Amino acid sequence: LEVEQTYIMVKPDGVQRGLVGEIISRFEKKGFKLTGLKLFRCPKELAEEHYKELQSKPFFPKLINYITSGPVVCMAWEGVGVVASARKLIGATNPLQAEPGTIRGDLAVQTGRNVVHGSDSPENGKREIGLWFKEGEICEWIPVQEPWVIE
Ligand code: YYY
Ligand code: MG
Repeated sequence: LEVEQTYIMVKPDGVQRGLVGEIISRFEKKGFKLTGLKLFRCPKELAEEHYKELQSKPFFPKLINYITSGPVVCMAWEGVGVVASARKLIGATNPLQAEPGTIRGDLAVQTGRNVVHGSDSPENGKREIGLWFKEGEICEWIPVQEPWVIE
């Protein structure tokens, strides 16, 4: 497995419901490295670019309204196998089908209010981090715990 980057975002419902700390904590405790973090009110154009693969879906306008309805928390996370692992920690798109123990399984009930986003491939991880962060906003650092997480 390779070191990858993934874009994780607490959606407006997660921010409004006070779940930011809880959600960040899940990825921190797992042992991944946070390399970017900001609270951000996203313009419509950026939401549309982020979700451009879903442009033709009937729920697309509703999705764009939701994502732009309030501030989001943008995060970049780095780690071995982080893309697929973060998707597992997040759980299924429909929170009623998400396993207990996952973020959506524990904290949400509807697809249209599923509290968090995670990139679906390493390529999209890079693409999305490039969309949501400026160059100077990504921080390279070595966590002191690293040798205790990766042998
Ligand atoms: O990656 P993930 O967020 O789990 O699902 P996607 O299929 O990429 O859809 C993105 C986003 O769109 C989803 O988190 C909620 C919304 N959505 C929806 O509102 N209704 C659907 N039937 C499918 C997705
Ligand atoms: Mg997706």
